[in-house]
Amino acid sequence: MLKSLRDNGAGAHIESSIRLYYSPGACSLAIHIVLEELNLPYRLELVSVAEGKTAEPRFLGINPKGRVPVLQIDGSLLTEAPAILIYLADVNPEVALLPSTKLERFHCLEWLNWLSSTVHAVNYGQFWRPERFTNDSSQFESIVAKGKENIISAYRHIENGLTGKMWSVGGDYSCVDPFLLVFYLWGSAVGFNMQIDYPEWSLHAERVLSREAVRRAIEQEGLSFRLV
Ligand SMILES: N[C@@H](CCC(=O)N[C@@H](CS)C(=O)NCC(=O)O)C(=O)O
Repeated sequence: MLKSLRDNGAGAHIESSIRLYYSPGACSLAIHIVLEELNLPYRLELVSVAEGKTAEPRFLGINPKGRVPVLQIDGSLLTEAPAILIYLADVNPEVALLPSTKLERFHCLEWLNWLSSTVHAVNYGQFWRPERFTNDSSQFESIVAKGKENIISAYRHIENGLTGKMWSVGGDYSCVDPFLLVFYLWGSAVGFNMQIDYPEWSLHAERVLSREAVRRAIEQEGLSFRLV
């Protein structure tokens, strides 16, 4: 599905060589936000996780891992949210979505890696997909409960990491911040009281949500989230 085809500034539509395979509100939202921040032409391809489209042969031909996001750039495919975020930030240095010091850049990788591998794959995996952790369905309830506990513990860590800071790494917005927003929105979606339990993270989310690029991506994905 073509959701976004930008104007080339001269009034004529240009064919984009960047394509993002995404699902509304999924971790692909962080990439979508970064594409909006970069102001590059790109196309959106909807692959609904809720409708099971990531498991269909057509999409498995694109990403045999059966996951969004996938970024297609000039015919090459790049998967894994941290790799895509760092790639986009790295090849567009003028937009400054990575900090300037080497150590801070690696702190970005530290955040992205932990969010993707531990919080997403393990903690949310246990919570949303217990069948991926055991073949014994009698264990599902206990895995889901442990997943929730693990998410809460990770969320405390995020709250502490953001305390007293405008942005997650260094003094400026980076590609980590929209990724954190995804986890914030998931927390709200699963019924956590984010404003009460994670006040610093809520302020951070408010700052991220106030960015034009973020609002555009959220609107394009048809998400109705509001911080009140
Ligand atoms: N390690 C991957 C995980 C991607 C992932 O799990 N994406 C979810 C959406 S947030 C997905 O496609 N889920 C489909 C499924 O689990 O079958 C990454 O960081 O990009």
